Formats: sequence, C-alpha cells, structure tokens
Amino acid sequence: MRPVNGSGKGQGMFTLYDTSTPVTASKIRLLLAQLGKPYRWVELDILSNETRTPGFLAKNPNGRIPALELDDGTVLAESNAILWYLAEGSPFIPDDDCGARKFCNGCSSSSTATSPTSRLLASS
Ligand SMILES: N[C@@H](CCC(=O)N[C@@H](CS)C(=O)NCC(=O)O)C(=O)O
Repeated sequence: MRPVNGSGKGQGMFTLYDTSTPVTASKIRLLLAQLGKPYRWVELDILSNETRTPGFLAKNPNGRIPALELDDGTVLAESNAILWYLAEGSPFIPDDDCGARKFCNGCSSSSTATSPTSRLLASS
C-alpha cells in the first residue's frame, strides 16, 4: 500500500472506536492507512453493550460504532460521514463531479472489502 501522506482532512491523532470484527469500519481503517494518518484504536464489544455506557454515549449519543474522535474532542459518527471527512481534499475524491459521486456511491454500498470504495482504496 502506498500512503498518500499530507492529504485528506485532519491533522494530529485520531481515535477510532470500533469492534474487532472488521465490518463497518474496514473502509475507514483502509482509508486512514492510505492517507498515512496515525490513529489510536479503541475496541468496544457491542455484545457487552460497551457502546451504551454513559462514557461512550457522551461521546456518541447514537451509541454505535464506528466513531472517530478528532484531537479537539469532536466525535464523528456514521461510517459514510467519517469516510467523506477523511477523504475530502485527497485524491480519493477526484476534483470533478463524477469523482465525488463515485466516492459517495462506494461509501454507500456494502461495507465489505469487495465494495467499490474498498477496491479503489486497495488498488492505489
Ligand atoms: N449506519 C451506521 C451503522 C453503525 C452500526 O450499526 N454499528 C453497529 C456495529 S457494526 C453497532 O454499533 N451496534 C451496536 C449497537 O447498536 O448497540 C454506520 O455506517 O456507521
């Protein structure tokens, strides 16, 4: 994988709240790696309701993962919103209408490794 350093949104350290089962957040982890963005990984066990603790609900009121915490404490929820935030300003969202729509389309399709966005990220 060839990181695209210095592009995409956000500076500093991110914290990704996620589960060990690589489902919804797999594209986020792939994009963070491609962008060369450092991040902490906090594993939450959804079967033990670790996403429903007062501490996590204070960060993300919808009580779901993935969630991405920026180093100013802002917490972004919803995998598509997180992907868009990270990719904005990087080559992963080409600077034309079709590029943006393709990225959007890939975000919304299956979260598995075979989705268009995952293939796009993996092939660069
Ligand atoms: N639309 C959300 C779905 C998030 C979602 O359903 N996350 C699940 C794990 S994959 C979850 O946190 N479940 C725990 C719960 O609802 O308490 C996204 O794409 O981020």
